[in-house]
Amino acid sequence: MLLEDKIVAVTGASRGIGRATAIECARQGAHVALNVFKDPEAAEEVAQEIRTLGRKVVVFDGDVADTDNAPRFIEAAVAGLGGLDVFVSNAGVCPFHGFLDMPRETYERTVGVNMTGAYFMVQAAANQMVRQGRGGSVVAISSISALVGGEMQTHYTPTKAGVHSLMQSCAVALGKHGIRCNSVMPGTIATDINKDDLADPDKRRYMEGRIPLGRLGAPEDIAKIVVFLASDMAAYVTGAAVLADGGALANFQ
Ligand code: NAD
Ligand code: RM4
Repeated sequence: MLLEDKIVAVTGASRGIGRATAIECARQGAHVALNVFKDPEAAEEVAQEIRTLGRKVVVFDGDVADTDNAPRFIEAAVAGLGGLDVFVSNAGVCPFHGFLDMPRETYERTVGVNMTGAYFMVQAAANQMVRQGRGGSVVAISSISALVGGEMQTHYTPTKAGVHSLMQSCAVALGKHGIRCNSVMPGTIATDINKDDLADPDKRRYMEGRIPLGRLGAPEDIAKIVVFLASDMAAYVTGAAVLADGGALANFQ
C-alpha cells in the first residue's frame, strides 16, 4: 500500500500505460481521477476496476490539447476526491509518419497533445498542490525517444524530450513547495499506440531483437515505476528520469 489514501490524477487513463497506472495506483490504496478522451466504454471499465478495489474514482472526459481542460480536470478531481497528491501526465499520440512530407496538422496535433497538453495539465496540478501546501509528486511519461531518434517519429521524439525537460525545470521551480517532478522513459511497450507499427512482423522482430530482456514491455512494467516515483519511497528523487526499456538503449554491440 505505497499510496494509501493518496489522491492521484492520470491523463489518458482509458488505455495502455495510463490505464495500468490508474489501476496500480488504486491497488496501492489511492483514489484516482481519470482524464479520458472520447473512449467511454474503456473508461468505464477502468473506473469499475478501481471501484472494485474499494477506491473512489472520478472520470473527466476532455482533450488535453484543449488547455481549458487542464484546470477543469483538476477541479473535477478535487471536487470528487478532496484534493490532489500525485499527478501523472501520460496522454500521448504518435501517428507514425516520415519527415520530408510531414503534414503540418499531424505535427501540430502531436505537439498539442504531448507537449502543450502536458505543460498546462502539469501547471494546473502544481497550482492545486501549492494551494494545498502539503507537497506532491508529478510524474510525466516521457520515452526512450527523448534520448534517441526515430525515422517516423520526428514530430514525436522532440515532445518526449520536451516532457522530460519540463520535469527537470518543474523540479527546480517547485522544489520549494515540496513538489517532486520526475519522468519515466519507457522503451517499447505493447499498446494501441504502436499496434500498427508492430503489425509488420519484420519491424516487430527487429524491435524485440534489440531488447536484452527478450520481450517488449507491458503497461504494468511502467505503472510500477510511476507508483515508486509517486510514493514516499522516492522522497529524495526529483528532476530524475527512470529508463525502463529492457536494456534496449544499452544494446550497441
Ligand atoms: P495508448 O494509445 O494505449 O494510450 C494513450 C491514451 O491516451 C489513451 O487512453 C487515449 O485515449 C489517450 N489520449 C490520446 N489523446 C488524448 C488527448 N488528446 N486527450 C486525452 N487523452 C488522450 O498508448 P500508450 O502507449 O499507453 O501511451 C501513453 C504514453 O506513453 C504516451 O505519452 C506515449 O508517448 C508514452 N510512451 C509509450 C511507449 C510505448 O511504447 N507504448 C513508449 C514510450 C512512451
Ligand atoms: C515510444 C518508443 C516506442 C514506440 C512508441 C510509439 O516512445 O519510440 O518504440 O513504439 O513510442
